[in-house]
Amino acid sequence: MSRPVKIIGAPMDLGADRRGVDMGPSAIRYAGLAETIGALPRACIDVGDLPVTHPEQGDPDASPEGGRAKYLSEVESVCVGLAEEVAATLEEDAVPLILGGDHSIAIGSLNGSARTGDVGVVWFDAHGDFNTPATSPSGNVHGMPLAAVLGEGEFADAEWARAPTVAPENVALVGVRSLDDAEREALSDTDVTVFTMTDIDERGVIDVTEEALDVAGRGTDGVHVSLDLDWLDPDEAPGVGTPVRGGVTYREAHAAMEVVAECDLRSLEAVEVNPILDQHNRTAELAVELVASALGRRII
Ligand code: B3U
Ligand code: MN
Ligand code: MN
Repeated sequence: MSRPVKIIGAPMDLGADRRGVDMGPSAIRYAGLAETIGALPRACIDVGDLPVTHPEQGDPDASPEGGRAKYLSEVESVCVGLAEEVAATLEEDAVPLILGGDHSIAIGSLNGSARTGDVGVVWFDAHGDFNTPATSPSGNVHGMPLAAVLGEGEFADAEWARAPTVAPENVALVGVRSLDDAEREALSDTDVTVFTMTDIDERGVIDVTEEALDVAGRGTDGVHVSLDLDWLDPDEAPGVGTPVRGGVTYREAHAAMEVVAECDLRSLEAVEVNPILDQHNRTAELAVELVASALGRRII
Protein backbone atom coordinates (compact mmCIF):
# COMPACT_ATOMS: atom_id res chain seq x y z
CA MET A 1 0.00 0.00 0.00
CA SER A 2 1.15 3.57 -0.67
CA ARG A 3 2.43 5.79 2.12
CA PRO A 4 -0.23 6.78 4.65
CA VAL A 5 -1.63 10.30 4.64
CA LYS A 6 -1.71 12.57 7.64
CA ILE A 7 -4.24 15.41 7.53
CA ILE A 8 -3.12 18.60 9.27
CA GLY A 9 -5.61 21.47 9.52
CA ALA A 10 -4.29 25.04 9.48
CA PRO A 11 -7.45 27.15 9.93
CA MET A 12 -5.84 30.54 9.50
CA ASP A 13 -7.32 33.61 7.82
CA LEU A 14 -4.77 36.20 8.96
CA GLY A 15 -3.10 36.37 5.57
CA ALA A 16 -6.27 37.20 3.64
CA ASP A 17 -8.58 40.20 3.50
CA ARG A 18 -11.82 38.31 3.57
CA ARG A 19 -12.88 36.33 6.60
CA GLY A 20 -13.97 32.74 6.18
CA VAL A 21 -10.96 30.73 4.97
CA ASP A 22 -10.38 29.76 8.58
CA MET A 23 -13.37 27.44 8.11
CA GLY A 24 -11.77 25.76 5.10
CA PRO A 25 -10.45 22.71 6.98
CA SER A 26 -13.89 22.03 8.49
CA ALA A 27 -15.60 22.32 5.13
CA ILE A 28 -13.09 20.02 3.43
CA ARG A 29 -13.45 17.45 6.21
CA TYR A 30 -17.24 17.72 6.02
CA ALA A 31 -17.00 16.99 2.30
CA GLY A 32 -15.62 13.54 3.19
CA LEU A 33 -11.86 13.89 2.94
CA ALA A 34 -10.74 11.14 5.33
CA GLU A 35 -13.29 8.63 4.00
CA THR A 36 -12.31 9.38 0.40
CA ILE A 37 -8.61 8.89 1.09
CA GLY A 38 -9.29 5.77 3.15
CA ALA A 39 -11.08 4.25 0.14
CA LEU A 40 -8.10 4.72 -2.21
CA PRO A 41 -6.95 2.56 -0.34
CA ARG A 42 -4.48 4.44 1.83
CA ALA A 43 -4.26 4.69 5.57
CA CYS A 44 -5.40 8.13 6.65
CA ILE A 45 -4.89 9.81 10.01
CA ASP A 46 -6.42 13.17 10.88
CA VAL A 47 -4.43 14.97 13.57
CA GLY A 48 -6.89 17.85 13.83
CA ASP A 49 -6.19 21.56 13.63
CA LEU A 50 -3.20 23.61 14.70
CA PRO A 51 -3.89 26.41 17.17
CA VAL A 52 -4.33 29.71 15.33
CA THR A 53 -4.60 33.28 16.60
CA HIS A 54 -7.85 35.03 15.74
CA PRO A 55 -7.61 38.41 13.99
CA GLU A 56 -9.21 40.09 17.02
CA GLN A 57 -6.26 38.94 19.16
CA GLY A 58 -3.51 39.96 16.74
CA ASP A 59 -1.98 43.18 15.50
CA PRO A 60 -2.49 43.87 11.79
CA ASP A 61 -0.28 46.96 11.89
CA ALA A 62 2.93 45.46 13.25
CA SER A 63 4.60 45.30 9.84
CA PRO A 64 8.29 45.03 9.01
CA GLU A 65 10.21 48.20 8.27
CA GLY A 66 9.74 49.58 4.77
CA GLY A 67 6.63 47.59 3.95
CA ARG A 68 3.31 46.19 4.92
CA ALA A 69 2.55 42.60 5.90
CA LYS A 70 -0.53 42.39 8.09
CA TYR A 71 -0.38 40.03 11.09
CA LEU A 72 3.08 38.86 10.06
CA SER A 73 4.20 37.86 13.55
CA GLU A 74 0.98 35.87 14.09
CA VAL A 75 1.44 34.19 10.70
CA GLU A 76 4.99 33.34 11.79
CA SER A 77 3.81 31.56 14.97
CA VAL A 78 1.34 29.42 13.05
CA CYS A 79 3.88 28.59 10.35
CA VAL A 80 6.53 27.59 12.89
CA GLY A 81 4.07 25.15 14.49
CA LEU A 82 2.98 23.82 11.12
CA ALA A 83 6.57 23.28 9.97
CA GLU A 84 7.18 21.10 13.08
CA GLU A 85 4.10 18.99 12.38
CA VAL A 86 4.97 18.53 8.69
CA ALA A 87 8.58 17.58 9.45
CA ALA A 88 7.43 15.05 12.08
CA THR A 89 4.96 13.55 9.60
CA LEU A 90 7.69 13.04 6.99
CA GLU A 91 9.89 11.40 9.60
CA GLU A 92 7.11 8.83 10.10
CA ASP A 93 7.17 8.22 6.35
CA ALA A 94 3.65 9.58 5.90
CA VAL A 95 2.47 12.18 3.38
CA PRO A 96 1.51 15.46 5.05
CA LEU A 97 -1.76 16.81 3.63
CA ILE A 98 -2.19 20.35 4.89
CA LEU A 99 -5.60 22.04 4.76
CA GLY A 100 -5.84 25.84 4.66
CA GLY A 101 -6.57 28.38 5.61
CA ASP A 102 -5.20 31.12 3.44
CA HIS A 103 -2.10 30.49 1.34
CA SER A 104 0.32 32.06 3.84
CA ILE A 105 0.32 28.68 5.63
CA ALA A 106 2.45 27.37 2.74
CA ILE A 107 5.41 29.09 4.40
CA GLY A 108 5.05 26.58 7.24
CA SER A 109 4.28 23.60 5.02
CA LEU A 110 7.33 24.20 2.87
CA ASN A 111 9.66 24.88 5.76
CA GLY A 112 8.62 21.58 7.30
CA SER A 113 8.84 19.69 4.03
CA ALA A 114 12.24 21.17 3.13
CA ARG A 115 13.82 20.63 6.54
CA THR A 116 15.32 17.25 5.70
CA GLY A 117 15.88 17.45 1.97
CA ASP A 118 15.91 19.46 -1.22
CA VAL A 119 12.34 20.07 -2.24
CA GLY A 120 10.85 21.15 -5.55
CA VAL A 121 7.55 23.01 -5.68
CA VAL A 122 4.61 23.04 -8.08
CA TRP A 123 2.28 25.92 -7.22
CA PHE A 124 -1.16 25.76 -8.88
CA ASP A 125 -2.61 29.25 -8.55
CA ALA A 126 -4.30 32.13 -10.39
CA HIS A 127 -1.81 34.41 -8.63
CA GLY A 128 1.98 34.51 -8.36
CA ASP A 129 2.08 34.85 -4.54
CA PHE A 130 5.43 36.52 -5.10
CA ASN A 131 4.90 39.89 -3.42
CA THR A 132 7.04 41.06 -0.52
CA PRO A 133 6.03 43.52 2.22
CA ALA A 134 7.60 46.29 0.10
CA THR A 135 5.78 45.43 -3.14
CA SER A 136 2.43 44.16 -1.87
CA PRO A 137 -0.49 46.38 -2.83
CA SER A 138 -2.70 44.79 -0.16
CA GLY A 139 -0.34 43.93 2.71
CA ASN A 140 -1.93 40.46 2.75
CA VAL A 141 0.61 37.74 3.44
CA HIS A 142 -1.27 35.20 1.30
CA GLY A 143 0.09 37.13 -1.69
CA MET A 144 3.67 36.56 -0.47
CA PRO A 145 4.37 32.93 0.53
CA LEU A 146 6.42 31.90 -2.47
CA ALA A 147 8.61 35.01 -2.18
CA ALA A 148 8.97 34.35 1.56
CA VAL A 149 10.15 30.77 1.10
CA LEU A 150 12.69 31.85 -1.52
CA GLY A 151 13.99 34.63 0.76
CA GLU A 152 13.02 37.57 -1.46
CA GLY A 153 13.28 41.17 -0.20
CA GLU A 154 12.54 41.56 3.52
CA PHE A 155 12.33 37.77 3.84
CA ALA A 156 16.06 37.34 3.16
CA ASP A 157 16.84 37.33 6.88
CA ALA A 158 13.62 35.74 8.12
CA GLU A 159 14.83 32.32 9.23
CA TRP A 160 11.31 31.07 9.96
CA ALA A 161 10.17 31.89 6.41
CA ARG A 162 13.11 31.23 4.14
CA ALA A 163 13.66 27.61 3.18
CA PRO A 164 17.26 27.34 1.92
CA THR A 165 16.72 23.86 0.50
CA VAL A 166 14.10 25.15 -1.94
CA ALA A 167 15.89 26.44 -5.04
CA PRO A 168 14.09 28.79 -7.44
CA GLU A 169 15.23 26.54 -10.33
CA ASN A 170 13.01 23.85 -8.83
CA VAL A 171 9.89 25.98 -8.45
CA ALA A 172 7.12 26.13 -11.05
CA LEU A 173 3.95 28.20 -11.01
CA VAL A 174 1.05 26.82 -13.03
CA GLY A 175 -2.07 28.61 -14.30
CA VAL A 176 -1.11 32.17 -13.44
CA ARG A 177 -3.39 34.94 -14.73
CA SER A 178 -3.10 37.74 -12.19
CA LEU A 179 0.20 39.39 -11.27
CA ASP A 180 0.91 42.78 -9.73
CA ASP A 181 3.44 44.90 -11.65
CA ALA A 182 6.29 44.66 -9.14
CA GLU A 183 5.53 40.98 -8.62
CA ARG A 184 5.83 40.32 -12.35
CA GLU A 185 9.17 42.08 -12.41
CA ALA A 186 10.48 40.22 -9.37
CA LEU A 187 9.42 36.90 -10.87
CA SER A 188 11.19 37.62 -14.12
CA ASP A 189 14.38 38.30 -12.15
CA THR A 190 14.38 34.81 -10.61
CA ASP A 191 14.78 31.30 -11.96
CA VAL A 192 11.21 30.38 -11.02
CA THR A 193 9.37 28.87 -14.01
CA VAL A 194 5.99 30.46 -14.71
CA PHE A 195 3.31 28.73 -16.77
CA THR A 196 0.41 31.06 -17.45
CA MET A 197 -3.09 30.17 -18.61
CA THR A 198 -1.86 30.97 -22.11
CA ASP A 199 0.62 28.09 -21.83
CA ILE A 200 -2.20 25.80 -20.76
CA ASP A 201 -4.38 27.00 -23.67
CA GLU A 202 -1.60 26.44 -26.18
CA ARG A 203 -0.03 23.23 -24.89
CA GLY A 204 -2.70 21.58 -22.81
CA VAL A 205 -2.73 21.07 -19.07
CA ILE A 206 -1.10 17.62 -19.09
CA ASP A 207 1.95 18.75 -21.01
CA VAL A 208 2.37 21.84 -18.84
CA THR A 209 1.94 19.90 -15.59
CA GLU A 210 4.44 17.28 -16.72
CA GLU A 211 7.01 19.97 -17.41
CA ALA A 212 6.28 21.72 -14.10
CA LEU A 213 6.83 18.43 -12.25
CA ASP A 214 10.01 17.88 -14.18
CA VAL A 215 11.28 21.31 -13.09
CA ALA A 216 10.38 20.53 -9.47
CA GLY A 217 11.68 16.98 -9.48
CA ARG A 218 15.05 17.54 -11.15
CA GLY A 219 17.75 16.80 -8.56
CA THR A 220 15.41 17.13 -5.58
CA ASP A 221 14.25 14.68 -2.92
CA GLY A 222 10.58 15.10 -3.80
CA VAL A 223 7.90 17.59 -4.73
CA HIS A 224 5.61 19.76 -2.64
CA VAL A 225 2.34 20.45 -4.43
CA SER A 226 0.50 23.57 -3.36
CA LEU A 227 -3.07 23.75 -4.68
CA ASP A 228 -4.79 27.10 -4.36
CA LEU A 229 -8.44 26.47 -5.28
CA ASP A 230 -8.56 29.82 -7.09
CA TRP A 231 -6.47 28.08 -9.74
CA LEU A 232 -9.79 26.81 -11.09
CA ASP A 233 -12.28 28.98 -12.86
CA PRO A 234 -14.67 30.65 -10.39
CA ASP A 235 -17.59 28.85 -12.13
CA GLU A 236 -16.11 25.62 -10.75
CA ALA A 237 -14.70 26.97 -7.49
CA PRO A 238 -16.82 29.90 -6.31
CA GLY A 239 -15.79 29.54 -2.66
CA VAL A 240 -12.46 31.39 -2.77
CA GLY A 241 -11.50 34.85 -1.53
CA THR A 242 -9.87 36.26 -4.66
CA PRO A 243 -11.47 34.65 -7.71
CA VAL A 244 -10.05 35.43 -11.14
CA ARG A 245 -11.94 34.57 -14.32
CA GLY A 246 -10.35 32.35 -16.94
CA GLY A 247 -9.10 29.50 -14.78
CA VAL A 248 -8.85 25.80 -15.52
CA THR A 249 -11.92 23.64 -15.91
CA TYR A 250 -13.01 20.75 -13.73
CA ARG A 251 -11.63 18.24 -16.21
CA GLU A 252 -8.33 20.06 -16.67
CA ALA A 253 -7.85 20.20 -12.91
CA HIS A 254 -8.42 16.45 -12.57
CA ALA A 255 -6.13 15.69 -15.49
CA ALA A 256 -3.37 17.75 -13.85
CA MET A 257 -3.84 16.01 -10.50
CA GLU A 258 -3.65 12.61 -12.19
CA VAL A 259 -0.25 13.67 -13.54
CA VAL A 260 0.73 14.78 -10.01
CA ALA A 261 -0.13 11.27 -8.77
CA GLU A 262 2.73 9.90 -10.89
CA CYS A 263 5.42 12.11 -9.31
CA ASP A 264 7.57 11.68 -6.23
CA LEU A 265 5.05 13.52 -4.03
CA ARG A 266 6.54 14.59 -0.73
CA SER A 267 3.78 16.83 0.65
CA LEU A 268 0.51 18.31 -0.50
CA GLU A 269 -1.73 21.19 0.51
CA ALA A 270 -5.13 22.56 -0.49
CA VAL A 271 -5.76 26.18 0.44
CA GLU A 272 -8.05 29.21 0.13
CA VAL A 273 -11.39 27.37 0.40
CA ASN A 274 -13.83 29.92 1.81
CA PRO A 275 -17.11 28.27 2.86
CA ILE A 276 -18.83 31.63 3.43
CA LEU A 277 -18.47 32.47 -0.24
CA ASP A 278 -19.14 28.93 -1.44
CA GLN A 279 -22.27 27.36 -2.95
CA HIS A 280 -23.39 24.27 -1.03
CA ASN A 281 -19.81 23.31 -0.15
CA ARG A 282 -19.03 22.85 -3.84
CA THR A 283 -15.44 24.15 -3.61
CA ALA A 284 -14.64 22.00 -0.57
CA GLU A 285 -16.02 18.94 -2.38
CA LEU A 286 -13.88 19.81 -5.36
CA ALA A 287 -10.84 20.04 -3.09
CA VAL A 288 -11.54 16.52 -1.82
CA GLU A 289 -11.88 15.15 -5.35
CA LEU A 290 -8.70 16.81 -6.57
CA VAL A 291 -6.71 15.65 -3.57
CA ALA A 292 -7.97 12.11 -4.22
CA SER A 293 -6.79 12.30 -7.84
CA ALA A 294 -3.40 13.62 -6.71
CA LEU A 295 -3.11 10.72 -4.27
CA GLY A 296 -3.82 8.15 -6.96
CA ARG A 297 -7.59 7.68 -7.32
CA ARG A 298 -8.54 6.20 -10.68
CA ILE A 299 -11.83 5.07 -12.20
CA ILE A 300 -10.43 1.63 -12.96
N1 B3U B 1 -1.60 39.82 -5.73
C1 B3U B 1 -2.61 40.31 -4.80
C2 B3U B 1 -3.84 39.43 -4.79
C3 B3U B 1 -3.70 38.04 -4.28
C4 B3U B 1 -2.61 37.24 -4.19
N2 B3U B 1 -3.02 36.07 -3.68
C5 B3U B 1 -4.28 36.13 -3.48
N3 B3U B 1 -4.72 37.33 -3.84
N4 B3U B 1 -5.08 35.13 -3.05
C6 B3U B 1 -1.99 40.50 -3.41
O1 B3U B 1 -2.72 40.94 -2.53
O2 B3U B 1 -0.80 40.27 -3.23
MN1 MN C 1 -2.25 31.49 -3.60
MN1 MN D 1 -4.55 32.50 -5.61
